[in-house]
Amino acid sequence: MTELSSERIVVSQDRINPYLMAGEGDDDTGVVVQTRTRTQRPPMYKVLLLNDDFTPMEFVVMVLERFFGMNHAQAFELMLTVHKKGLAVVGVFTHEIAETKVTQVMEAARQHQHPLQCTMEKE
Ligand code: TYC
Repeated sequence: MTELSSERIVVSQDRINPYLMAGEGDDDTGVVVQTRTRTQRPPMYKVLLLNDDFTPMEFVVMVLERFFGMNHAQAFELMLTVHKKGLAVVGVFTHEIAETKVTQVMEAARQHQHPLQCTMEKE
């Protein structure tokens, strides 16, 4: 992920040598610096499944099993939630993965001539 912030941390400085006269320093002029890189979390996207009156329930269950890794009981429950509420979040992913899921669902629906709709939105 993009490294958007970093900071310099002084880890150690040369110790002053008490046996040296004024103006006499060691030749080692450096300061040890360490860079800490803070890795940002990527923006996340909700994948939404929308209800319609025509797509068979079994097809929606199959989609949730195949593309979202759900077992049959989980898929059936979430399908019923979409059926009753009109839509539901079926997963949260990075942009590229969310886009792939939406494409897979829409392509499966198209192949079977079902009007099932799947979309994504930023979390
Ligand atoms: N409402 C559909 C039916 O009664 C089932 C369905 C559920 C369709 C979820 C789409 O995303 C959906 N056959």
